[in-house]
Amino acid sequence: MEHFTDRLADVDPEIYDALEAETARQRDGIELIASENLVSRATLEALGSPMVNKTVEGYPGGRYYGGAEHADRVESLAIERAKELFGAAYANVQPHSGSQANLAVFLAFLKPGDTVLSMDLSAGGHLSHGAAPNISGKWFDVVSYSVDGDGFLDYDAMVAMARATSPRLIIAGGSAYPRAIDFKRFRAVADEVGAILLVDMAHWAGLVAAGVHPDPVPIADVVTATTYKNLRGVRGGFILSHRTDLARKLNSAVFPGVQGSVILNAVAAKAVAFREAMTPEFEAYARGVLDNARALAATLVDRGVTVLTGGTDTPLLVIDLRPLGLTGAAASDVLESAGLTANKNGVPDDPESPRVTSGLRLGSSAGTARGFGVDEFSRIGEWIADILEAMATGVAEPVASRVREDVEAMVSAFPIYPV
Ligand code: DSN
Repeated sequence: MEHFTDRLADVDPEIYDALEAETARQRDGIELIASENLVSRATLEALGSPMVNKTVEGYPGGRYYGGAEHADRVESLAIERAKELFGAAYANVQPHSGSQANLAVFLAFLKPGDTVLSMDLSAGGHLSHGAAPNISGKWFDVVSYSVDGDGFLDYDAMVAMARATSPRLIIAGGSAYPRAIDFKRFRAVADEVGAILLVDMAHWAGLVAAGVHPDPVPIADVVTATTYKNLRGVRGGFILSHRTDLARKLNSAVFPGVQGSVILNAVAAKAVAFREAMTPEFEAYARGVLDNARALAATLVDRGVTVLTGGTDTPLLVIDLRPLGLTGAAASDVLESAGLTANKNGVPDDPESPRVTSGLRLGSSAGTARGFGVDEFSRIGEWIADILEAMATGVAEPVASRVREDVEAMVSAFPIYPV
């Protein structure tokens, strides 16, 4: 065996086959999971470089290991690009994920037992914002705000809850809330009760970068995000702030607080994502993501499907399946058999368990990356409505088979990575 020259297909055919099969799955189906996307060839190259071999700890110019010259260049470029892209005074590009970024923010500002106010998981919040099984839920006293009967964030209740509990940290943002959030209302109550305001913009960071979504960076004390959703980049997290006075606290919370050595090939790929997101092409992409999510929601609503809040201001939307008598688990299985990958998702007051759920979350980021426009997303909406209607009346399989053929015809016109 030649360590430096043998190819994966020869060294490990089982893993090679699984990777090839996954590429084919992405190519031959339509990806509607809101937290997924299709990265550029350049991103794949950055991830697969020998930078993966390099160990560093600390930050550029202050490493604990030698030979860091090029690592420093990569991380400095990523930091400067993140700051430029989002107009931030501070950026940390080391968090391995959005959850790690949030954990670092908690370490920077909280002590065990402190009160955190965040969106309830069933209303669209995120596990790392205080869900019971997460470290955030175990270590902090978490109080939640939710949505009103139409699915919109209940700002009055959120403000009342903040006044009643005086949280140390307030979190705005989530992973299944489809509407733009009024950051100024959060800022006002955070100031009133003396809380730090964290905005987790993971699900609309690409839209913020492109200027097609309200910008939380000048308003929040800290913003966390991921690069792999509609930023269309590598899997990983980052932290921003307009406040330079928080830099030392946040940096030491990431390292040595919650992480060790830097995943430098991922940081290189984050730098690529930030650069790509500065282009006119990306701005058009982000506008397309929003237009497409809205077209998908509108088609479903026209077909009588219940979409939470009746639409979206973001790349994601959530279907409430209760009026159809269906579960998220069953619906996502049948959609997958038709070549449409989506995830089951809880809805407010969901009677089903998290493994079953009564909702379905859909997103437009990956489909838009392969070139789909409003016409394609409207057709996808029709297919989803066809399948859900068929499931509700008990004859789903023939409809799913027909849709599978339509999906194959659509994706063949929008190829992804060359074979
Ligand atoms: N936060 C999870 C999601 O929204 O799907 C993973 O990115």
